[in-house]
Amino acid sequence: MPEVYKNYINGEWVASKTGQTFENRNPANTDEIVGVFQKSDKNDVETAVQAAQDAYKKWRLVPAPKRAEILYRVAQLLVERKEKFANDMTREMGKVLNETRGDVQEAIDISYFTAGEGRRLHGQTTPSELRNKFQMSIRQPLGVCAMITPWNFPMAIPSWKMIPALVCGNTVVIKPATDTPLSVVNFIKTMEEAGMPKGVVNMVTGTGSGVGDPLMHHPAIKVVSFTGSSEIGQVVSKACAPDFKHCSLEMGGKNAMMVMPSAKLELAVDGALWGAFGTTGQRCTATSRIIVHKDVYKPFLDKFVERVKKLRVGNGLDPNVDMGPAVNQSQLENDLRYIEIGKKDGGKLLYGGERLTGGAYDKGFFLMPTVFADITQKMTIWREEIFGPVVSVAMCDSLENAIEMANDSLYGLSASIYTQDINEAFVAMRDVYTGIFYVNSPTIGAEVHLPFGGTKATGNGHREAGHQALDVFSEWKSIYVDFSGTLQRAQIDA
Ligand code: UN1
Repeated sequence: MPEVYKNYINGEWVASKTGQTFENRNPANTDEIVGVFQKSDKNDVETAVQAAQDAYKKWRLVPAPKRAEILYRVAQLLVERKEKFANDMTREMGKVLNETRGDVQEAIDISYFTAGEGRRLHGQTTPSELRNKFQMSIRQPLGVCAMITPWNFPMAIPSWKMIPALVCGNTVVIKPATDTPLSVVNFIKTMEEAGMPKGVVNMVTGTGSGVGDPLMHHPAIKVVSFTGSSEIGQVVSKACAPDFKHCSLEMGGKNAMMVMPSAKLELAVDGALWGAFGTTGQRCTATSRIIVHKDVYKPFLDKFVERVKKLRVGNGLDPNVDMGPAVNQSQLENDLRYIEIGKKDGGKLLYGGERLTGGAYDKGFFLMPTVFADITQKMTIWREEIFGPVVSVAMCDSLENAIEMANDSLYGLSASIYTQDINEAFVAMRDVYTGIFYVNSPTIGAEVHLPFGGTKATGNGHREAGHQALDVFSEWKSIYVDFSGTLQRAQIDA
């Protein structure tokens, strides 16, 4: 019998009031039920928000260094459980074990780094223009924060949101993606064991319409932090607008890697493989466009395709496998639909393009790594985010042309350049309009202590991770203390 997991509300594991559940199946073997989860609705959301509101009264007054001590403990416990949690994550969403280990590691890293903010949370002090007057700015928490998280980084992304919110003194209600609730359950259990007071963190599982929607509209929610598609990001943004909820959105990408004539081609090929097919291409930072200078176009493509052919696709628990399945049936169908569009639009399919079948493949959502070449800027597969192992390669004839092509996108998350020419690297660093840029590595692999996020349709100006994450989960208060004993008027009295 598969295990049944409950919601976590006010420090208790409780069944949904709906009495309904949903199954979470392994995308590499759909015979395997990873767990059964609560199919919750607005009544569960209501109870969770209420619990978080009550807990906020005390939690905001816990000294930040003490809040942080619990977060350090979370990090320590995650270290101990890394292997088990990585295993669960591969079973629920398919990416290979090395990558799910990295996902848990990212949660560890953000927890250690952000817990350090408990002893900083820096504001400023400045001199006053008046005598005998002191002034400073401090960060204050906002209240209950809602988190709506995706399935591709099932523990890392929830941690990017929850840990900064908590260190600032907010309380949390999280709705995990329906494909990956187990990783969030694992994270929440770790928090519980680390001594998180009841009600500070709450989790409600279920669908976007059942849980996400009432959560983002709830009047007591002060911040909504969302990662997912730009389409749903608009829905979240509109839900937040009427009562001016703070809203932090992390959305799509169509990330370009540029390969210049001076590039080390083997290095660029290594980078392209990792950037395009890591996480089965299911990253908002995935390298989905490769722009290659005409002088090295053919040799790059030859080497690249030769290596793509050697990628082993299969169950991510097998250490010999390089690439796991698509996360679910509809993602697989979406990938195949884009492949058809790519062919119809005249893209040259160099490799892949088909679902893998036969034997164990029949039990999962496996797709061949797919390479399209000779792509032009108007083609749909060059413009739209696919979120699968499908990469498009196009030719450019200069650095300026490459930068123009890289920038010609709705999105602005990440980009990269392969070059040995330092001048080219600096021009590209300056002129590609994205939130993240890499030199001589692919478009993926952000570390937790720099801000993460993008321009244009990728985001709405906020950043996750780094100390910038604190800006989403705190508000400034400027405080003036007049100890002159007389009325002093700023801007008026000399
Ligand atoms: C994502 O692409 O959805 O920078 C998140 C990276 C990872 C996080 C990616 N650290 O590739």
